[in-house]
Amino acid sequence: MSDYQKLLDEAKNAATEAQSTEELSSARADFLGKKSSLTDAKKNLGLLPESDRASAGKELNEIRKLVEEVFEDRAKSLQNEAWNLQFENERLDLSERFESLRRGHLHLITQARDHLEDVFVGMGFTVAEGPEVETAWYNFEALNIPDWHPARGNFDTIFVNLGDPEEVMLRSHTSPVQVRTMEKHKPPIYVVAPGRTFRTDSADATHLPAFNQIEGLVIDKGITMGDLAGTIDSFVQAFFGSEVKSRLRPSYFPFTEPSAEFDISRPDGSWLELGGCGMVHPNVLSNCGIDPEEWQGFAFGFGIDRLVAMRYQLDDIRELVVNDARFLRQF
Ligand code: FA5
Repeated sequence: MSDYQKLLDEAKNAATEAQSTEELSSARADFLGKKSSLTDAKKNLGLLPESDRASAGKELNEIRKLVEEVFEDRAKSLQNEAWNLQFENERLDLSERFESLRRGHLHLITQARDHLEDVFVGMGFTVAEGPEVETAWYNFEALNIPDWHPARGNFDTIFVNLGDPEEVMLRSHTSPVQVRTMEKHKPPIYVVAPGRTFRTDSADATHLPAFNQIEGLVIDKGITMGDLAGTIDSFVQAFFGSEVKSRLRPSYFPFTEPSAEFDISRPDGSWLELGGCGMVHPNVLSNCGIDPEEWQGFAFGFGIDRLVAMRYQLDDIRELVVNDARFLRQF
């Protein structure tokens, strides 16, 4: 029995030492093959007294089974090692590919629009929306621009071939949302309305044919031009930081009286026109069913694309629409 235990230990050592299937099968032959001590012992069973043969044979079979298991176990672990090595060698390094599949992000304009909404919501405004295809009533007439009015020409409108001529158009500004809001809601009103706007303008460094504006409208009691100037100033500070200044210049819009254009300061000291604003014209209030004797308000509308160009110091606003991923990825 102790001989068998020794044999089993030796078999384990030999199996563990074998580093390949060839080495293992030669070790296995040493312990279980024709010339092995176990095979000899089996041959010699016949030499034993008959009374001992059965138990000795049983014992021999058991030890043989144990030795076989030792080699089978080692064969399995060698196979696993070989597979692991093969997997390791054949593994494709895809990390570089994943690296180049960078996660996308929102476009600069969308980021700016979200940021603008946040700034105005922080100032107590709510966000409104309107359609991009409008009728002459919303885009012009209700805004105090009748069809004979020369100001219609300022808007370089893109008309849509629906209904009467020049009746349906891509909105040329976000001001129609003022009208839609006043028609639907009673004052006090504090809304901003960002959205896409369209004009026949040719694309250049400061113009796009499809661009974005954000409209603001406040209707309440006792509102003055001072509230307008203060609101614009607070917004400019919140959006750009305290180093950027804003100024109002007298201007003309049919839907506001008095009207102004507002500019913001560039780092080089020059000014960039960002938008128009003014006190809502009494005719506009009346057109929307609001009594101008009771309510006053101001409105403003400015270009989001220009604002982005200014904030990120882009020399050319067209960068925003050519969709060069190398450019967009920077932001
Ligand atoms: C208007 O569109 C008025 N609705 C603004 C307004 C609203 C005035 C409420 C008073 C009260 P204007 O045409 O100036 O005004 O355009 C406003 C801003 O839109 C411009 O200052 C500019 O920032 C931007 N903008 C106009 N045209 C383009 C264009 N083609 N490309 C990019 N931005 C433009």
